Parts: sequence; structure tokens; C-alpha cells
Amino acid sequence: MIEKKIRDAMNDQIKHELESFYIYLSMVAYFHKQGLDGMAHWMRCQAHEEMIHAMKFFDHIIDRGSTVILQDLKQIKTTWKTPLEAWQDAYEHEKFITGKINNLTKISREENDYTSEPILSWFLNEQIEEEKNTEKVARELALVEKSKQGILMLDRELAARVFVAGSSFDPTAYNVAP
Ligand code: OFO
Repeated sequence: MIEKKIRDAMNDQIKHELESFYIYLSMVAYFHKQGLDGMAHWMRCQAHEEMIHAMKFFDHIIDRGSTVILQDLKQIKTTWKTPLEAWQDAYEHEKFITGKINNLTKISREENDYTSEPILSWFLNEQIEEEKNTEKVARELALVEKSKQGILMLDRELAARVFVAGSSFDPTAYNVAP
């Protein structure tokens, strides 16, 4: 079983991960519109990864005999002034998600819920990657912001992201490294 306090916080986290999916999907559309297909591809991979994150919590709640309660997703941005602004938003969003995972870890410790430790430690590590990746692109983009050539080079680099996981609903996909 799972304590109500943890269950509620994990249900909240499903919402946050789905919002991440939704935000990055919105960025896919934005980057395609800007002609930056490499960035769109990177964000498409990222959106897929976020759906897997949501499903990790989804299945954890079910596996522990508790109840998944899906919530409304908040209204999201659909456009950005510049590609840099979009990447800065992505970095800020990942910091927000790190805060949520930290809080979930705090609650699980207060409630002596040791069974949550493996999944939460996976997410704590994952957030290091998530912040690092988005911060790096935002920083590099800031350096080349005035150069169309620089932006195009970065776009080509981001087109090379490989995402090997299959369906978000396939549990074997969850074990794939971030
Ligand atoms: Fe789920 O890590 Fe990004 O948001």
C-alpha cells in the first residue's frame, strides 16, 4: 500500500510530467514553424521521454495497489519571441520539476516510505541530466544568438539526438537510460 500523502503527491507529479510533455510538444510545433527542424526533433524526443516519466509514476501507484487520479493540465504557452526564450523556458521548467521531485523525496522520508526510494532516486538523477541538457543549449544559443549561421549549426547538432525507447506504455522502455 501507499500512504495517501505520498499517493497524492505522486498523482500531482503525474500532472507535472504530463505538463512537461505538453510544453515540449508545443515547442516542437514552434520550432518547426521557425524552420528549426533539429530543435523540433530534440523536443519531440524530450516530449516522448516526459510521457515515459509520467507513466513511471502512473505504474508505481498502480503496482502499490493505490489509485491514479488524473488532473487538469494548465494552459501552456504556444509561442516564444525567440528560440533562446524557448530554451530558457525549458531550463526554468526543469528547475521547477527538480523542486517537485525534491519535495516528493522529502515527503517520502517524512512518511518513512522506503519503497519509494528507488523510483525517487532514479528521478533525482534524471533531473541532473534534464537541467544540464537544457541549460547547455540555452547557454550556447545565447552565445550565437545574433548569428543565423550559429543557430543553424546548433540546430543540426540537436537533430542528431537519438531516442531509442519504444512506446511510452511499454514498461521495458522505462529502463532506457535518459
Ligand atoms: Fe520529467 O523531466 Fe523533464 O520535465
